[in-house]
Amino acid sequence: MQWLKMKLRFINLILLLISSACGQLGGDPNGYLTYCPCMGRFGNQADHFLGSLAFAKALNRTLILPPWVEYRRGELRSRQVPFNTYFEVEPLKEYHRVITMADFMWHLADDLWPESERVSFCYKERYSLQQEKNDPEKPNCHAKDGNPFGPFWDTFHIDFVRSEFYAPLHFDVHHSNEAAKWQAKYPAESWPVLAFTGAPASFPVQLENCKLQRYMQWSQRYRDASKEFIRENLPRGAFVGIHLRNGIDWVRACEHVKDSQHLFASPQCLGYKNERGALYPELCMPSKEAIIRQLKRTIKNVRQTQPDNEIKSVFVASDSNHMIGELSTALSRMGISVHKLPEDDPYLDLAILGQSNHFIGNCISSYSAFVKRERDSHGFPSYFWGFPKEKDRKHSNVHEEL
Ligand code: GFB
Repeated sequence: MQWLKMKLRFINLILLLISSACGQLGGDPNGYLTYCPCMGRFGNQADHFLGSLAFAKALNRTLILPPWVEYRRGELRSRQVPFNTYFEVEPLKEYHRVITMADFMWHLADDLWPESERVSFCYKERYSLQQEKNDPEKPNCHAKDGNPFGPFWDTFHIDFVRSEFYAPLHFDVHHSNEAAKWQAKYPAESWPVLAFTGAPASFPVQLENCKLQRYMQWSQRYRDASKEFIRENLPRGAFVGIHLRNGIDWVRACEHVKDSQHLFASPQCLGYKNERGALYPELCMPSKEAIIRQLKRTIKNVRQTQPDNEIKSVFVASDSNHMIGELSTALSRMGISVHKLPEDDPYLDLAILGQSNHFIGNCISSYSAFVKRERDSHGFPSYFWGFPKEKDRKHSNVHEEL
């Protein structure tokens, strides 16, 4: 009898293990959503990620976490870096169901998304750069045409057998009953996976989705590396993190300021409807003098308002010119040292900026916007270069902190 009881317990245990393993990687009957983060570099992809996460939740489909798409100088094909190299997967699950693309492809795709059923979604026909591929009889998304489109799906050996044009549906699930329309047109039973040629989200990120940033938490590796850099390289005490976006691509991008209402992430300071003003060039490319002036003013402000937590150093993140010499000279009389990473690392720069006591970023840059959102989620203060406008600042009592 005792022997039989033990045997039954053992069988129960096995059944429990099997069912929990299936539960973890079992198929989601509500379906999945996958997309290529095919537009822009990290800041753009992060904006798109938040929108895609909100979209997947509204459609009640599991979001397949795409790898980050990176471009290295001199390489013709993008590199795909697993999502969880930079960010934890678990905290995202507090908001909605997610699975890494590797887990989905290696464990579930054979059953749920067989090769013969892989359909790519785009709004309407996308033309191929190779003219011979464009057949008027057979419109196509050409989802793998060009870089990073091809390399992205190739990472998981994905080919598409067909295209689906979803116009006039769109992704704004906050201001209409769009989610219900998607569900009605593409039910999970017949469409287990919706695979989008580009992110099902807008750029810049919709206001309603900014708060989802709190679910994006740095991986242990980046948490440790940023803490270690701060501990080993910065003097004890508070520090200001600054983002200087000044490479040649940025100089060119800033030329569009004069004929735009908005540029890239500018709604983060000007408001989505320009409630806080129109675009002006200093917001995009502040002069060296203006940067030094604003930095000194910020440091003095903190000295007056928070005498117990004086600023002792500045950490500079930049895609090009860190201005270490100029800033060190300008701040030496205030006893402030100026620092940067020994080697270029856009992700470590971001993680450190997120932890600074004060942050001054570039309002137009989506790279700065990532930092601003992360800091907002922790209640840390952020400011922008040239904002508010110098002459407005003199004539109003607008507080610089946003
Ligand atoms: O992230 P991102 O879309 O931001 O692209 P913007 C800028 C890229 O430049 C980052 C590098 O992903 C980094 O690779 N970068 C920028 C930096 N700032 C830093 C920094 O402080 N440190 C390091 N290490 N790297 C816009 C795009 O970039 O630029 C537009 O949104 C367009 O699509 C335009 O390409 C020219 O929003 O700043």
